[in-house]
Amino acid sequence: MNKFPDLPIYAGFNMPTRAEVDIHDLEVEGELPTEINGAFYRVGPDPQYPPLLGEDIYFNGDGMVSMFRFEKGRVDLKCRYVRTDKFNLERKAGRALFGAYRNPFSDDPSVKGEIRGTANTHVIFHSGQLFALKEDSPPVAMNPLTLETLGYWDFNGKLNSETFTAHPKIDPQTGEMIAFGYASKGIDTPDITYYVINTSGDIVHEVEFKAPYAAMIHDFAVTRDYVIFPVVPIMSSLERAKEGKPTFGWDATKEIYLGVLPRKGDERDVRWFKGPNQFASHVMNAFNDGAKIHLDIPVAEGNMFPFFPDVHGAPFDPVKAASRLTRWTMDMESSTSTFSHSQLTDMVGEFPRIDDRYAMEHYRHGFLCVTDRSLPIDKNVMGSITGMFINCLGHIDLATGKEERYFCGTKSTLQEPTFIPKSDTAAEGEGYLVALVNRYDEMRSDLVVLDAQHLDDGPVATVKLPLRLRQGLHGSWVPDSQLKTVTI
Ligand code: V55
Ligand code: FE
Repeated sequence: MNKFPDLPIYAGFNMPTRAEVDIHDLEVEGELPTEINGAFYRVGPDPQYPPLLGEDIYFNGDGMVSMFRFEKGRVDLKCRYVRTDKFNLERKAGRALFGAYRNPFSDDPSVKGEIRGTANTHVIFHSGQLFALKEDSPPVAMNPLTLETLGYWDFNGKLNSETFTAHPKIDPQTGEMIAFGYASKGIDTPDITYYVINTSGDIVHEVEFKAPYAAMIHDFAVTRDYVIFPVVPIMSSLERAKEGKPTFGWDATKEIYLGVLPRKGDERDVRWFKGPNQFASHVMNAFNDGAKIHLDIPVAEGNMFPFFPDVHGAPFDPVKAASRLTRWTMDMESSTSTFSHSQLTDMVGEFPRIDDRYAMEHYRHGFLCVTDRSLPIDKNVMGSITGMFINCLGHIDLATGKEERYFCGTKSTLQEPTFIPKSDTAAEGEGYLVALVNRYDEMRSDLVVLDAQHLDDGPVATVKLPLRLRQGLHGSWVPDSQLKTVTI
Protein backbone atom coordinates (compact mmCIF):
# COMPACT_ATOMS: atom_id res chain seq x y z
CA MET A 1 0.00 0.00 0.00
CA ASN A 2 2.80 2.40 0.84
CA LYS A 3 4.13 2.49 -2.70
CA PHE A 4 4.46 5.51 -4.97
CA PRO A 5 2.77 5.10 -8.36
CA ASP A 6 4.90 4.35 -11.40
CA LEU A 7 4.97 7.90 -12.70
CA PRO A 8 7.93 10.01 -13.90
CA ILE A 9 7.57 12.48 -11.01
CA TYR A 10 8.31 9.65 -8.54
CA ALA A 11 10.93 7.81 -10.59
CA GLY A 12 14.70 7.92 -10.95
CA PHE A 13 16.16 11.18 -9.68
CA ASN A 14 12.63 12.26 -8.65
CA MET A 15 12.02 9.30 -6.35
CA PRO A 16 11.01 10.80 -2.99
CA THR A 17 14.00 10.57 -0.62
CA ARG A 18 11.97 11.10 2.60
CA ALA A 19 15.40 11.22 4.26
CA GLU A 20 16.06 13.40 7.29
CA VAL A 21 19.81 13.26 7.63
CA ASP A 22 22.73 14.74 9.55
CA ILE A 23 26.12 14.51 7.93
CA HIS A 24 29.12 16.01 9.66
CA ASP A 25 32.04 17.34 7.61
CA LEU A 26 30.99 16.63 4.04
CA GLU A 27 33.64 15.58 1.55
CA VAL A 28 35.00 18.55 -0.43
CA GLU A 29 36.85 18.59 -3.75
CA GLY A 30 39.01 21.72 -4.09
CA GLU A 31 39.31 24.35 -1.36
CA LEU A 32 36.21 25.70 0.34
CA PRO A 33 36.91 29.41 0.84
CA THR A 34 37.32 29.99 4.58
CA GLU A 35 35.45 33.31 4.37
CA ILE A 36 32.19 31.41 3.75
CA ASN A 37 30.74 31.26 7.28
CA GLY A 38 27.02 30.85 7.75
CA ALA A 39 24.15 28.69 6.58
CA PHE A 40 22.74 28.01 3.14
CA TYR A 41 19.12 26.91 3.50
CA ARG A 42 17.01 25.51 0.69
CA VAL A 43 13.69 23.71 0.43
CA GLY A 44 11.80 21.57 -2.02
CA PRO A 45 8.91 19.14 -2.35
CA ASP A 46 9.56 15.59 -1.13
CA PRO A 47 6.23 13.79 -0.66
CA GLN A 48 5.96 11.85 2.59
CA TYR A 49 3.23 9.52 1.27
CA PRO A 50 1.98 8.28 -2.09
CA PRO A 51 -0.66 10.68 -3.42
CA LEU A 52 -4.24 10.26 -2.21
CA LEU A 53 -5.59 10.53 -5.75
CA GLY A 54 -3.07 8.25 -7.43
CA GLU A 55 -1.19 11.14 -9.03
CA ASP A 56 -0.06 14.63 -8.11
CA ILE A 57 1.95 17.60 -9.35
CA TYR A 58 5.50 18.42 -8.22
CA PHE A 59 4.33 21.64 -6.50
CA ASN A 60 2.27 19.65 -3.98
CA GLY A 61 5.00 17.62 -2.22
CA ASP A 62 5.83 18.05 1.48
CA GLY A 63 8.54 20.61 2.21
CA MET A 64 11.97 19.20 3.08
CA VAL A 65 14.48 21.82 4.26
CA SER A 66 18.24 21.36 3.91
CA MET A 67 20.79 23.40 5.82
CA PHE A 68 24.40 23.53 4.68
CA ARG A 69 26.31 24.94 7.64
CA PHE A 70 29.65 26.40 6.48
CA GLU A 71 32.38 27.04 9.04
CA LYS A 72 36.07 27.72 8.38
CA GLY A 73 36.40 25.62 5.23
CA ARG A 74 34.15 22.79 6.42
CA VAL A 75 30.47 22.11 5.83
CA ASP A 76 27.80 20.02 7.58
CA LEU A 77 24.40 19.01 6.18
CA LYS A 78 21.09 18.72 8.00
CA CYS A 79 17.78 17.83 6.30
CA ARG A 80 14.42 17.96 8.06
CA TYR A 81 10.82 17.79 6.96
CA VAL A 82 8.78 20.84 7.86
CA ARG A 83 6.24 19.55 10.39
CA THR A 84 3.24 21.24 8.79
CA ASP A 85 -0.23 20.38 10.10
CA LYS A 86 -0.67 18.35 6.88
CA PHE A 87 2.54 16.43 7.52
CA ASN A 88 1.61 15.63 11.13
CA LEU A 89 -1.95 14.55 10.29
CA GLU A 90 -0.75 12.29 7.47
CA ARG A 91 2.04 10.79 9.56
CA LYS A 92 -0.46 9.93 12.27
CA ALA A 93 -2.80 8.35 9.72
CA GLY A 94 0.05 6.55 7.96
CA ARG A 95 -1.18 7.72 4.56
CA ALA A 96 -2.07 10.78 2.46
CA LEU A 97 -5.21 12.62 3.55
CA PHE A 98 -4.91 15.74 1.42
CA GLY A 99 -5.71 15.57 -2.29
CA ALA A 100 -4.94 17.81 -5.24
CA TYR A 101 -2.88 21.02 -5.26
CA ARG A 102 -4.92 23.92 -3.78
CA ASN A 103 -8.12 21.84 -3.94
CA PRO A 104 -9.68 21.13 -0.52
CA PHE A 105 -12.69 19.46 -2.20
CA SER A 106 -10.44 16.52 -3.04
CA ASP A 107 -9.38 15.87 0.58
CA ASP A 108 -10.32 13.08 2.95
CA PRO A 109 -13.30 14.37 5.02
CA SER A 110 -11.29 13.86 8.24
CA VAL A 111 -9.09 16.90 7.43
CA LYS A 112 -11.83 19.36 6.43
CA GLY A 113 -10.85 22.88 7.48
CA GLU A 114 -7.22 22.04 8.25
CA ILE A 115 -4.38 24.20 6.89
CA ARG A 116 -3.31 22.50 3.64
CA GLY A 117 0.13 24.12 3.29
CA THR A 118 3.20 22.07 2.41
CA ALA A 119 5.88 24.71 3.23
CA ASN A 120 7.82 23.56 0.18
CA THR A 121 8.68 26.74 -1.75
CA HIS A 122 11.10 29.02 0.08
CA VAL A 123 12.99 29.40 3.37
CA ILE A 124 13.65 32.92 4.65
CA PHE A 125 15.41 34.11 7.80
CA HIS A 126 13.86 37.05 9.64
CA SER A 127 13.63 38.31 13.24
CA GLY A 128 15.67 35.36 14.51
CA GLN A 129 13.49 32.67 12.96
CA LEU A 130 13.53 30.57 9.84
CA PHE A 131 10.25 30.64 7.91
CA ALA A 132 9.32 27.79 5.56
CA LEU A 133 6.83 29.16 3.08
CA LYS A 134 3.98 28.08 0.82
CA GLU A 135 1.81 30.76 -0.75
CA ASP A 136 -1.53 29.15 0.20
CA SER A 137 -0.95 29.29 3.97
CA PRO A 138 0.77 31.20 6.79
CA PRO A 139 4.54 30.85 7.30
CA VAL A 140 5.86 27.92 9.32
CA ALA A 141 8.45 28.97 11.90
CA MET A 142 11.50 26.75 12.39
CA ASN A 143 14.49 26.89 14.67
CA PRO A 144 17.27 28.07 12.32
CA LEU A 145 19.92 25.99 14.12
CA THR A 146 18.12 22.67 14.69
CA LEU A 147 15.45 22.88 11.92
CA GLU A 148 12.90 21.91 14.54
CA THR A 149 9.41 23.07 13.48
CA LEU A 150 7.82 25.53 15.89
CA GLY A 151 4.49 25.71 14.02
CA TYR A 152 2.38 28.06 11.93
CA TRP A 153 3.25 31.68 12.64
CA ASP A 154 0.62 34.48 12.79
CA PHE A 155 2.88 37.40 13.78
CA ASN A 156 1.54 37.64 17.32
CA GLY A 157 -2.07 37.25 16.21
CA LYS A 158 -1.84 40.01 13.58
CA LEU A 159 -1.89 37.98 10.35
CA ASN A 160 -5.40 38.55 8.94
CA SER A 161 -4.68 36.91 5.60
CA GLU A 162 -5.27 33.17 5.12
CA THR A 163 -2.16 33.18 2.94
CA PHE A 164 1.39 34.51 2.88
CA THR A 165 3.66 34.67 -0.17
CA ALA A 166 6.64 32.37 -0.58
CA HIS A 167 8.58 35.40 -1.89
CA PRO A 168 8.69 38.06 0.83
CA LYS A 169 11.51 40.58 0.43
CA ILE A 170 13.92 41.66 3.15
CA ASP A 171 14.97 45.31 2.91
CA PRO A 172 18.77 45.18 3.31
CA GLN A 173 18.80 48.74 4.66
CA THR A 174 15.93 48.68 7.15
CA GLY A 175 15.75 44.95 7.89
CA GLU A 176 11.97 45.07 7.31
CA MET A 177 10.21 42.12 5.70
CA ILE A 178 7.83 43.24 2.94
CA ALA A 179 5.21 40.60 2.17
CA PHE A 180 1.68 39.90 0.96
CA GLY A 181 -0.90 37.19 0.66
CA TYR A 182 -3.05 36.71 -2.42
CA ALA A 183 -6.34 34.80 -2.34
CA SER A 184 -6.08 36.23 1.13
CA LYS A 185 -9.80 35.70 1.87
CA GLY A 186 -9.94 32.17 0.50
CA ILE A 187 -9.42 30.15 -2.65
CA ASP A 188 -10.32 32.02 -5.84
CA THR A 189 -10.81 35.39 -4.11
CA PRO A 190 -9.15 38.40 -5.83
CA ASP A 191 -8.08 39.79 -2.46
CA ILE A 192 -4.51 40.83 -1.75
CA THR A 193 -3.26 41.76 1.70
CA TYR A 194 0.03 43.64 1.83
CA TYR A 195 2.24 43.66 4.94
CA VAL A 196 5.26 45.49 6.27
CA ILE A 197 6.90 43.57 9.13
CA ASN A 198 9.53 45.25 11.28
CA THR A 199 12.82 43.77 12.49
CA SER A 200 11.14 42.47 15.67
CA GLY A 201 8.64 40.51 13.57
CA ASP A 202 5.64 42.79 14.18
CA ILE A 203 3.23 43.76 11.41
CA VAL A 204 3.45 47.57 11.28
CA HIS A 205 1.50 48.25 8.08
CA GLU A 206 -1.33 46.37 6.38
CA VAL A 207 -3.30 47.18 3.21
CA GLU A 208 -6.17 45.16 1.73
CA PHE A 209 -7.10 45.61 -1.93
CA LYS A 210 -8.43 43.64 -4.89
CA ALA A 211 -6.64 42.40 -8.02
CA PRO A 212 -8.39 42.87 -11.42
CA TYR A 213 -9.03 39.09 -11.44
CA ALA A 214 -8.36 36.13 -9.15
CA ALA A 215 -5.07 34.54 -10.20
CA MET A 216 -1.83 33.10 -8.86
CA ILE A 217 0.49 35.93 -7.75
CA HIS A 218 3.61 33.93 -7.05
CA ASP A 219 6.11 36.77 -6.61
CA PHE A 220 6.17 40.57 -6.41
CA ALA A 221 8.68 43.40 -6.52
CA VAL A 222 9.84 46.01 -4.02
CA THR A 223 11.83 49.19 -4.64
CA ARG A 224 12.97 51.82 -2.11
CA ASP A 225 9.62 53.65 -2.53
CA TYR A 226 7.12 51.26 -4.13
CA VAL A 227 5.77 47.73 -4.17
CA ILE A 228 4.60 46.18 -7.46
CA PHE A 229 2.18 43.24 -7.79
CA PRO A 230 2.33 41.51 -11.20
CA VAL A 231 -1.03 39.91 -11.98
CA VAL A 232 -0.70 37.43 -14.86
CA PRO A 233 -3.57 35.17 -15.91
CA ILE A 234 -2.78 31.90 -14.13
CA MET A 235 -6.46 31.99 -13.23
CA SER A 236 -8.06 30.25 -10.29
CA SER A 237 -11.55 28.77 -10.45
CA LEU A 238 -13.61 27.40 -7.61
CA GLU A 239 -15.90 25.71 -10.16
CA ARG A 240 -13.01 23.80 -11.70
CA ALA A 241 -11.77 22.80 -8.23
CA LYS A 242 -15.22 21.44 -7.32
CA GLU A 243 -15.33 19.48 -10.60
CA GLY A 244 -12.01 17.84 -9.69
CA LYS A 245 -10.11 19.78 -12.39
CA PRO A 246 -6.93 21.78 -11.68
CA THR A 247 -7.80 24.86 -9.60
CA PHE A 248 -5.39 26.96 -11.70
CA GLY A 249 -5.26 27.35 -15.47
CA TRP A 250 -3.69 29.65 -18.06
CA ASP A 251 -5.87 32.17 -19.94
CA ALA A 252 -4.07 33.46 -23.05
CA THR A 253 -6.88 35.96 -23.76
CA LYS A 254 -6.34 38.09 -20.66
CA GLU A 255 -4.13 41.14 -20.24
CA ILE A 256 -1.58 41.40 -17.45
CA TYR A 257 -1.70 44.08 -14.75
CA LEU A 258 1.02 45.59 -12.60
CA GLY A 259 -0.37 47.05 -9.40
CA VAL A 260 1.82 49.77 -7.90
CA LEU A 261 1.52 50.94 -4.32
CA PRO A 262 3.78 53.31 -2.38
CA ARG A 263 5.42 51.19 0.32
CA LYS A 264 3.60 53.05 3.07
CA GLY A 265 0.49 53.80 0.97
CA ASP A 266 -3.07 52.57 1.43
CA GLU A 267 -5.67 50.95 -0.85
CA ARG A 268 -6.65 54.29 -2.46
CA ASP A 269 -3.07 54.65 -3.75
CA VAL A 270 -3.03 51.43 -5.79
CA ARG A 271 -2.45 52.21 -9.47
CA TRP A 272 -2.76 49.54 -12.19
CA PHE A 273 -0.62 49.47 -15.34
CA LYS A 274 -1.82 47.22 -18.15
CA GLY A 275 0.08 45.11 -20.70
CA PRO A 276 -0.59 42.46 -23.37
CA ASN A 277 -0.96 38.79 -22.44
CA GLN A 278 2.37 37.24 -21.44
CA PHE A 279 3.74 34.98 -18.72
CA ALA A 280 6.02 36.00 -15.87
CA SER A 281 6.65 34.55 -12.43
CA HIS A 282 9.91 35.25 -10.54
CA VAL A 283 11.23 38.78 -10.09
CA MET A 284 15.00 39.35 -10.29
CA ASN A 285 14.99 42.81 -8.71
CA ALA A 286 13.34 46.20 -9.00
CA PHE A 287 14.32 49.80 -8.28
CA ASN A 288 12.98 53.28 -8.86
CA ASP A 289 14.66 56.40 -10.24
CA GLY A 290 12.33 58.97 -8.79
CA ALA A 291 8.97 58.30 -10.44
CA LYS A 292 10.36 55.74 -12.92
CA ILE A 293 10.01 52.16 -11.68
CA HIS A 294 12.11 49.42 -13.27
CA LEU A 295 11.22 45.78 -12.71
CA ASP A 296 13.48 43.02 -14.05
CA ILE A 297 11.74 39.70 -14.63
CA PRO A 298 12.00 36.70 -16.97
CA VAL A 299 9.08 36.90 -19.39
CA ALA A 300 7.71 34.19 -21.68
CA GLU A 301 5.20 34.49 -24.52
CA GLY A 302 2.99 31.81 -23.04
CA ASN A 303 2.34 29.54 -20.08
CA MET A 304 5.37 27.93 -18.39
CA PHE A 305 3.31 25.50 -16.26
CA PRO A 306 1.93 22.54 -18.25
CA PHE A 307 0.21 21.25 -15.09
CA PHE A 308 -1.93 24.44 -15.04
CA PRO A 309 -3.51 23.77 -18.45
CA ASP A 310 -4.90 26.35 -20.84
CA VAL A 311 -8.49 27.14 -19.77
CA HIS A 312 -9.59 27.29 -23.44
CA GLY A 313 -8.04 23.89 -24.19
CA ALA A 314 -4.96 24.96 -26.18
CA PRO A 315 -2.09 22.46 -25.95
CA PHE A 316 1.05 23.38 -23.98
CA ASP A 317 3.60 25.11 -26.22
CA PRO A 318 7.21 24.60 -25.07
CA VAL A 319 8.52 27.25 -27.49
CA LYS A 320 6.27 29.93 -26.00
CA ALA A 321 7.33 28.74 -22.51
CA ALA A 322 10.92 30.00 -23.04
CA SER A 323 11.51 33.02 -20.79
CA ARG A 324 14.04 35.81 -21.18
CA LEU A 325 15.02 38.47 -18.65
CA THR A 326 13.08 41.64 -19.45
CA ARG A 327 12.93 45.13 -17.91
CA TRP A 328 9.44 46.54 -17.39
CA THR A 329 9.33 50.30 -16.79
CA MET A 330 6.42 52.23 -15.32
CA ASP A 331 6.31 56.01 -15.04
CA MET A 332 4.35 57.23 -12.03
CA GLU A 333 4.42 60.79 -13.42
CA SER A 334 2.80 59.92 -16.73
CA SER A 335 -0.94 59.60 -17.02
CA THR A 336 -0.78 56.44 -19.17
CA SER A 337 -1.83 53.06 -17.88
CA THR A 338 0.75 51.17 -19.93
CA PHE A 339 4.39 50.25 -19.29
CA SER A 340 7.39 49.79 -21.56
CA HIS A 341 9.56 46.72 -21.84
CA SER A 342 13.02 45.82 -23.10
CA GLN A 343 14.67 42.41 -23.27
CA LEU A 344 17.97 42.35 -21.33
CA THR A 345 19.52 39.12 -22.63
CA ASP A 346 19.11 36.32 -25.18
CA MET A 347 19.73 33.66 -22.54
CA VAL A 348 16.65 31.52 -21.89
CA GLY A 349 16.33 31.40 -18.14
CA GLU A 350 14.24 31.55 -14.99
CA PHE A 351 14.93 31.45 -11.22
CA PRO A 352 16.65 34.86 -11.20
CA ARG A 353 18.78 35.78 -8.18
CA ILE A 354 20.92 38.72 -7.10
CA ASP A 355 23.33 39.78 -4.40
CA ASP A 356 20.47 40.28 -1.92
CA ARG A 357 22.29 43.17 -0.22
CA TYR A 358 21.37 45.15 -3.37
CA ALA A 359 17.67 44.27 -3.37
CA MET A 360 15.32 47.22 -4.09
CA GLU A 361 18.25 49.36 -5.37
CA HIS A 362 20.14 50.13 -8.53
CA TYR A 363 22.06 46.90 -9.02
CA ARG A 364 24.52 45.47 -11.45
CA HIS A 365 24.80 41.69 -11.10
CA GLY A 366 22.07 39.20 -11.92
CA PHE A 367 22.19 35.40 -11.88
CA LEU A 368 19.85 32.96 -13.63
CA CYS A 369 19.17 29.29 -14.21
CA VAL A 370 19.72 28.89 -17.95
CA THR A 371 18.36 26.34 -20.43
CA ASP A 372 20.61 25.94 -23.46
CA ARG A 373 19.33 23.20 -25.77
CA SER A 374 22.31 23.65 -28.10
CA LEU A 375 24.68 22.13 -25.54
CA PRO A 376 25.32 18.38 -25.58
CA ILE A 377 23.18 16.08 -23.43
CA ASP A 378 23.61 12.40 -22.56
CA LYS A 379 20.13 11.10 -23.31
CA ASN A 380 20.93 7.64 -21.88
CA VAL A 381 21.20 8.93 -18.32
CA MET A 382 18.86 11.92 -18.54
CA GLY A 383 15.68 9.93 -19.17
CA SER A 384 14.05 10.78 -15.84
CA ILE A 385 14.01 14.56 -16.35
CA THR A 386 10.59 16.09 -15.91
CA GLY A 387 9.66 19.75 -15.89
CA MET A 388 12.22 22.47 -16.48
CA PHE A 389 15.62 21.55 -17.87
CA ILE A 390 18.42 23.69 -16.41
CA ASN A 391 21.94 22.99 -17.63
CA CYS A 392 23.73 26.32 -17.00
CA LEU A 393 24.03 29.07 -14.45
CA GLY A 394 24.25 32.49 -16.06
CA HIS A 395 25.68 35.76 -14.80
CA ILE A 396 24.69 39.02 -16.43
CA ASP A 397 26.54 42.25 -15.70
CA LEU A 398 23.81 44.83 -16.30
CA ALA A 399 26.37 47.66 -16.35
CA THR A 400 28.46 46.25 -19.22
CA GLY A 401 26.12 43.66 -20.76
CA LYS A 402 28.82 41.04 -20.29
CA GLU A 403 27.57 37.49 -19.72
CA GLU A 404 29.24 34.40 -18.31
CA ARG A 405 27.99 30.87 -17.86
CA TYR A 406 28.73 27.67 -16.01
CA PHE A 407 27.66 24.48 -17.84
CA CYS A 408 27.08 21.56 -15.46
CA GLY A 409 27.78 18.83 -18.01
CA THR A 410 25.91 16.36 -20.20
CA LYS A 411 24.68 14.11 -17.38
CA SER A 412 23.48 16.72 -14.88
CA THR A 413 21.01 19.51 -14.20
CA LEU A 414 21.07 22.42 -11.77
CA GLN A 415 18.93 23.83 -9.00
CA GLU A 416 18.47 27.52 -8.18
CA PRO A 417 21.68 29.26 -7.06
CA THR A 418 22.13 31.53 -4.06
CA PHE A 419 24.69 34.32 -3.80
CA ILE A 420 27.11 34.46 -0.84
CA PRO A 421 29.07 37.71 -0.37
CA LYS A 422 32.81 37.36 0.41
CA SER A 423 32.18 39.37 3.55
CA ASP A 424 29.43 41.61 4.94
CA THR A 425 31.28 44.62 3.47
CA ALA A 426 32.31 43.16 0.08
CA ALA A 427 31.34 45.08 -3.08
CA GLU A 428 28.21 44.04 -4.99
CA GLY A 429 28.66 40.66 -6.65
CA GLU A 430 32.00 40.00 -4.97
CA GLY A 431 31.53 36.51 -3.64
CA TYR A 432 30.29 33.04 -4.52
CA LEU A 433 27.36 31.33 -6.10
CA VAL A 434 26.29 28.02 -4.53
CA ALA A 435 23.99 25.62 -6.38
CA LEU A 436 22.99 21.98 -6.13
CA VAL A 437 23.84 19.85 -9.14
CA ASN A 438 21.68 16.81 -9.85
CA ARG A 439 24.06 14.05 -11.03
CA TYR A 440 21.78 11.77 -13.03
CA ASP A 441 24.51 9.22 -13.77
CA GLU A 442 25.38 8.72 -10.09
CA MET A 443 21.88 9.43 -8.61
CA ARG A 444 23.65 11.80 -6.26
CA SER A 445 23.95 15.52 -5.60
CA ASP A 446 26.89 17.92 -5.49
CA LEU A 447 26.91 21.45 -4.12
CA VAL A 448 29.11 23.54 -6.39
CA VAL A 449 30.74 26.73 -5.14
CA LEU A 450 31.55 29.13 -7.97
CA ASP A 451 33.24 32.52 -8.07
CA ALA A 452 30.20 34.64 -8.91
CA GLN A 453 32.28 36.87 -11.22
CA HIS A 454 33.95 33.97 -13.02
CA LEU A 455 31.30 31.35 -13.70
CA ASP A 456 33.21 30.31 -16.85
CA ASP A 457 36.06 28.99 -14.67
CA GLY A 458 33.89 26.29 -13.08
CA PRO A 459 33.66 25.48 -9.35
CA VAL A 460 36.31 26.65 -6.89
CA ALA A 461 35.07 23.82 -4.68
CA THR A 462 32.57 20.97 -4.97
CA VAL A 463 30.87 19.60 -1.89
CA LYS A 464 30.31 15.91 -2.65
CA LEU A 465 27.07 14.59 -1.20
CA PRO A 466 26.84 10.84 -0.58
CA LEU A 467 23.10 11.06 -1.31
CA ARG A 468 20.53 12.60 -3.60
CA LEU A 469 18.57 15.75 -2.83
CA ARG A 470 15.41 15.95 -4.94
CA GLN A 471 14.89 18.95 -7.25
CA GLY A 472 14.21 21.88 -4.94
CA LEU A 473 12.94 25.43 -5.30
CA HIS A 474 14.33 28.41 -3.43
CA GLY A 475 16.90 29.10 -0.73
CA SER A 476 18.64 31.76 1.36
CA TRP A 477 22.10 32.56 2.63
CA VAL A 478 22.31 33.58 6.29
CA PRO A 479 25.76 34.78 7.41
CA ASP A 480 27.18 33.96 10.85
CA SER A 481 26.67 37.60 11.87
CA GLN A 482 22.90 37.00 11.61
CA LEU A 483 22.88 33.43 12.93
CA LYS A 484 24.50 34.77 16.12
CA THR A 485 21.29 36.74 16.81
CA VAL A 486 19.28 33.51 17.13
CA THR A 487 18.09 33.05 20.72
CA ILE A 488 15.62 30.16 20.46
C1 V55 B 1 5.22 28.19 -7.83
C2 V55 B 1 5.67 27.15 -7.02
C3 V55 B 1 4.80 26.61 -6.07
C4 V55 B 1 3.53 27.08 -5.96
C5 V55 B 1 3.10 28.11 -6.75
O1 V55 B 1 7.17 28.58 -9.09
C6 V55 B 1 3.94 28.65 -7.70
C7 V55 B 1 6.04 28.80 -8.86
C8 V55 B 1 6.34 25.01 -5.26
O2 V55 B 1 5.10 25.57 -5.24
O3 V55 B 1 2.71 26.52 -5.04
FE1 FE C 1 9.12 30.80 -6.49
